[in-house]
Amino acid sequence: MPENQGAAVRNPVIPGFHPDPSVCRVGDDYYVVCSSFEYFPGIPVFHSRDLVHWTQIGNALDRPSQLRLPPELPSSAGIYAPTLRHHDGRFWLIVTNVAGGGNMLFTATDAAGPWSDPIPLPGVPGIDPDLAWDEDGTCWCTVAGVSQVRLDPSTGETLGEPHKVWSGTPGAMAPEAPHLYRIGEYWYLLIAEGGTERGHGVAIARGSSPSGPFEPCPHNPVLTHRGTNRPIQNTGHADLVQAPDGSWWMVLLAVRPRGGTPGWHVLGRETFLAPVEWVDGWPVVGEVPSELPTPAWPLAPGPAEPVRDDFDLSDLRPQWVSLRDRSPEHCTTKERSGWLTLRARGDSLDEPDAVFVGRRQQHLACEARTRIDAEQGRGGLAVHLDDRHHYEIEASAGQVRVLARVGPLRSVLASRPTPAGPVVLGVRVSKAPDQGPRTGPDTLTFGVEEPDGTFAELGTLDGRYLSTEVAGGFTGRVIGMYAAAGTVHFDWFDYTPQGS
Ligand code: 6LW
Repeated sequence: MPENQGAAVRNPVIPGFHPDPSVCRVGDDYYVVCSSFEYFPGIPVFHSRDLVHWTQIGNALDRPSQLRLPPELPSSAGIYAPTLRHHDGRFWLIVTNVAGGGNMLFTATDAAGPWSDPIPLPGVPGIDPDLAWDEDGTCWCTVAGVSQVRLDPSTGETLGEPHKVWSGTPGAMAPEAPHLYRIGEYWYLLIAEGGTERGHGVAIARGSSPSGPFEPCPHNPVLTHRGTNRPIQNTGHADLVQAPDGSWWMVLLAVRPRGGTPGWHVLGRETFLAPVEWVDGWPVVGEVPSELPTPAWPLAPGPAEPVRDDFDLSDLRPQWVSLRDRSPEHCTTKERSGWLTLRARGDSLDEPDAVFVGRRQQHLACEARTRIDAEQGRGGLAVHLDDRHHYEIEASAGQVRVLARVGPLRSVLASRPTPAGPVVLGVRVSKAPDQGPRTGPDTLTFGVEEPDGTFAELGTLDGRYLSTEVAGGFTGRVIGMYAAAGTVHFDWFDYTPQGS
């Protein structure tokens, strides 16, 4: 029996805004990639030795020659739904940039990078591209819809015209997120359908050839939480992987809504794991649990993430993401040693080209603090869902203010004089105390640290307005630092989880 038997394993396995997971295994190592939308660098890459503990090892698209997101890019546009595969000694990553460029392919020998420059795929239509190779070495690219085209992955050239291979369950909307696999004697085509909201689900079909025809599973959907009051919702967009012991697993996206009807989810779509059984040649997936059965092999937790980032390294850690771009002119750790310097472009976080650097909120309850020097500008600490939905605490030489932007409304909720010298700004995210019909998911309390270290609260806001049910879109909350005017410097940033 493995030494870790009985240890609790929490789902989601990659918490926070990490949607559209795609997984592959190489020997004893597993890798996952996720969508990143309007954030740069793009496509976070995770590694695991046990399938349940994941460590971010980089971002696949981390230089402008791989990813350029225009300043006018709307929230939730940009990088959608990658597929990660390992073939012929290399990693292959296929993805859509809906901001321009369409579908493209990247390769790497190490999943941590560096990844190649993009190989454009002008003949591949639509979104959610998948890659699979058959026994002859033919590469099949399958996209949402569900259509398929043969591809020369070394040049990006398509061979023949795309043709429809399946439309999913009759009447179900949005057949998307296809993944094609050879498993035993069949080719399986796994898709998501029902839309990425509460109706989300996973369906599968099989055939004897990679290009079909495909026979749908008589038990579709093989996974959905639609129409239930389970704590985990929107289950879909899945990918399959087999462990070295022969067991099968599914990574998928799902959300954790909280509060009264309809329930608000604030962390975006997160990556969950579910065990898969095979019955009569079809996969069977039960309810996706909040706590996973301990796998039949030793657990291998990665290093604990430090609470504080002191900005002492010359490059930012891979967890930090910027809105749309990260030019050294506007974001650097090289200007003041041990500090992160941000230089503003617009004059608030509402501008699409706002200078913001944050990390995903990954816990339902947490605290973030940062020490800012705002002598030469105005900036602060923000909880950001999208350009039109964010709360922030902002410091300038004269004042500290708490601001809220919700859709077309913008208001200043509280203000006080700025203490002398650099000031510590903070936000505490607390789960709502009960789950009554009118309760929101959580509350966000903003404040400043007094010289004696106590937290002076300035304002508390209902978290439901920073949820996907209110804002729409595909992202989740990101907590971070921004510059609204002039130049501001940040000495450190703390992110402290409070439970899961
Ligand atoms: C993605 C689609 C989806 O392309 O949402 O949940 C879209 N599934 O497959 C953006 O994440």
